[in-house]
Amino acid sequence: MKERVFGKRMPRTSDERLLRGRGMYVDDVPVRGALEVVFVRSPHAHARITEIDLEEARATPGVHAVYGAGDLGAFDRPLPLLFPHPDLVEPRTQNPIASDEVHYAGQIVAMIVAEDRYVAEDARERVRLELDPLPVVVDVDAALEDGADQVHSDMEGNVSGHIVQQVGDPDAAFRDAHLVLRHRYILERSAAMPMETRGMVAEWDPRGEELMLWNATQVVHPLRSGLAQFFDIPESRIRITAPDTGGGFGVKGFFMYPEEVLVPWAARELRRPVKWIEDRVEHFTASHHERTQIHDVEIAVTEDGVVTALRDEFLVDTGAFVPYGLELGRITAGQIGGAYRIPNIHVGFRGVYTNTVVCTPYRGAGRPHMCFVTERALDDVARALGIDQFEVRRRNFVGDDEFPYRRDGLVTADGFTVIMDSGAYFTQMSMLEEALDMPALREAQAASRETTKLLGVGLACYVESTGGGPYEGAHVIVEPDTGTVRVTTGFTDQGQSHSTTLAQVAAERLGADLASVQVELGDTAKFRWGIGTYASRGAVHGASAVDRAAGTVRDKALRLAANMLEVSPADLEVEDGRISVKGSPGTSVTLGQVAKAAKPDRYGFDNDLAALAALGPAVPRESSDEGPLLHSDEEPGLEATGFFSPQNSTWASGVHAAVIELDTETGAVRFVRYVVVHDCGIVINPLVVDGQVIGGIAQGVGGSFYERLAYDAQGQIQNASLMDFLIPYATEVPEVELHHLETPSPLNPLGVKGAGEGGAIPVPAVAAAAIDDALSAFGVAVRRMPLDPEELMDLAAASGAHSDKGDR
Ligand code: MCN
Repeated sequence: MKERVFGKRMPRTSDERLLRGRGMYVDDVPVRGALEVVFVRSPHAHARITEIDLEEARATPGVHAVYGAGDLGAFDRPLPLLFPHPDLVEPRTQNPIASDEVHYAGQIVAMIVAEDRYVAEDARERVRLELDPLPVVVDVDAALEDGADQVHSDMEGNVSGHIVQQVGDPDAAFRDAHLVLRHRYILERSAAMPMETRGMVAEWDPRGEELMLWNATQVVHPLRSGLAQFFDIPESRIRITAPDTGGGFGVKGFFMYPEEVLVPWAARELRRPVKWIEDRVEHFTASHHERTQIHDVEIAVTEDGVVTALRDEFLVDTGAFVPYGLELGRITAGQIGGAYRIPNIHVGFRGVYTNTVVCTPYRGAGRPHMCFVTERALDDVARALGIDQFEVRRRNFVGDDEFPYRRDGLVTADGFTVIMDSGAYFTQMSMLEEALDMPALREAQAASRETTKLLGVGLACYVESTGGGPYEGAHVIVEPDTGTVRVTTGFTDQGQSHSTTLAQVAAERLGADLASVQVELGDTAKFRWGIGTYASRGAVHGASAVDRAAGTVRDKALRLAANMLEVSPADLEVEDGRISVKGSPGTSVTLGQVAKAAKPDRYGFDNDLAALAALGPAVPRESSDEGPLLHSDEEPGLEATGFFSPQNSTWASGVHAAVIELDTETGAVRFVRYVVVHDCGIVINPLVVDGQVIGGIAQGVGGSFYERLAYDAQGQIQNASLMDFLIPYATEVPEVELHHLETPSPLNPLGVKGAGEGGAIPVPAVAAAAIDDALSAFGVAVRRMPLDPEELMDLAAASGAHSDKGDR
């Protein structure tokens, strides 16, 4: 029996091309005669535009146009609100170019299109912009104080909306509690830093009726819909393709950024291709951020450490506009309770405007926060009651036999009741404990207390709603000339290895040779329908759609081959692209031959002719006595389109543990070990999933110790460069010991759950727990991340662990 390709650990098919420098990123797209754009952006975080003089810039030799808001005509209107909600009472989205008030440093106030970028940058120096500064709001708590300054001058207060959800009867549970703990947990602002920044090239046909847009985006189809509405043209007149894309992590999943309207608009105005490539400073100040949330939490527990209720009122810093409405907070709220039963829950949150860059999902998308809250709360319970950190979790886990597990009253961001479809949290924990060998670690820890390098062990469990809606589709065709299997789908790839994993799914379902499968992604002209790559949905939606389409093709191939070989379809088997009669492998046809025979012009002009002519017709003829013409309603060819739309989220889960060494003299943290037990359902490709998990952990390490976007009180980012915003290198990212557990999802044909974000979710909670543990003899509790070395030294000093305490 041939080895399966589904589930096999295999290298990425795209690596050879990409590693040899044969990728084509948006900046490489060979469009001749493209003009280049730079944007003039507000230097102030909040101000009234009193004057903007573009004439001198317009007069610069080589400049083709300079546009302000007033030049945009009908395009001078708010960008779409993507997720309206009845509780979103004060929605605000920005116009492509600000006209009177600017709300964050980095907001576009003008656009320059020139012969090349150098000229455009020079012309930018000649724009005269006068701004009358207004009070700036950066701090989320301060934004809510009585009489707080306004982020939007035309609004009362700074709250965009408030959503409350409830499970069970939390008030009663708090009344009856043995102990109630109250704590504040905070994760601060960070941002995705893909190696390739955003960028796009727009070109219209000579009549100005059809747009071609190459765009480093995660979402080609939704952007096409948005642009069709903005330009008031049919969707079929817009083709958007995402070429090779060097990372996205959510920041390219947002649409429509102002630039995505302005670049195509300028290309149509000027009847020339127009290109914009974001620079790194712009990426800090104009591409979206995420993360700041402040959670005020109460936990009700029995004397045995069983959590009977959780109350969490939290604040979400949305930045200056809310194109995503209240979605981030909704995602966070939906994860409350994590892997634990917690029968009574109150969760409410407010979206708070600040004069900062807009916040939309970044890998994990609101989930690291709730994981931080739930896991830190459990550790606080353990500490308060003197229970071991593993044991407190066991006392609260949803049982391995309790799935599907419902939280009535709580909904996912898609609006479905939270129902965790499958999982095995006890098993996960046992696997972790076995891998860790706690007795040995505790011994090593005791020895470390004699030194200035303290060992700590931290763990955190997470659950993650993956595969968010609404659907994805795929087309599978066996090319009649070469027998190549071509898989086409609408969603995109920024490094997730879809070309490899989708090929595995198609090859397995079809019985094709893996090497014969080619995958095409992210081009609206090649596949009409789709949503995009975000929310760890590629496997759940996309792979399931490929599986369906490939299954239909396989059924047809067997039916037609049965006609050709004059046997019953049940007597046939498919392997490596060849359909043969069971027990008689010599009697066979290839998938390519069947595809050819399934065309009305089957008698083509090649060497297969004789072989095909010797076989029966693939499609029985209805009227022709002789001759080549077929008369049949059968659709020609071997191809099919499949769609998949899950009925609810699938819930991936995992438990991570870190052994860290904290140097109390320098504040440096070193990961000694990092152990993961991970469950993303049935795994299509373990090597790819390992890469996804480890990549997520790298980002989590960044978010725990290095990557904090530091705003000053005037709304200026103080570290908007890779010199100051420190991304962890391989030297800071731990070697990860990874174990897979597979609890199949019952919600899709492959049993898969998402894997793309899970790695990033628990890391701040794990890191905080490990620092707590390192300093545990000294009574420290970390309830805020990230922490830089100085803060770590302060913690160590305050706890008495640092021999020089008081010196700093
Ligand atoms: N996979 C698998 N078996 C499973 C689940 C997934 O083999 N049970 C494979 C999939 O087939 C796919 C990959 O793992 O090749 C990721 O799948 P999935 O979890 O479905 O996530 P998406 O394809 O929807 O990717 C999005 C996700 C998100 S939301 C972010 S953010 C993210 C991420 O993926 N950004 C990334 N991973 C990234 N990886 C890279 N290199 N670059 C990014 O920008």
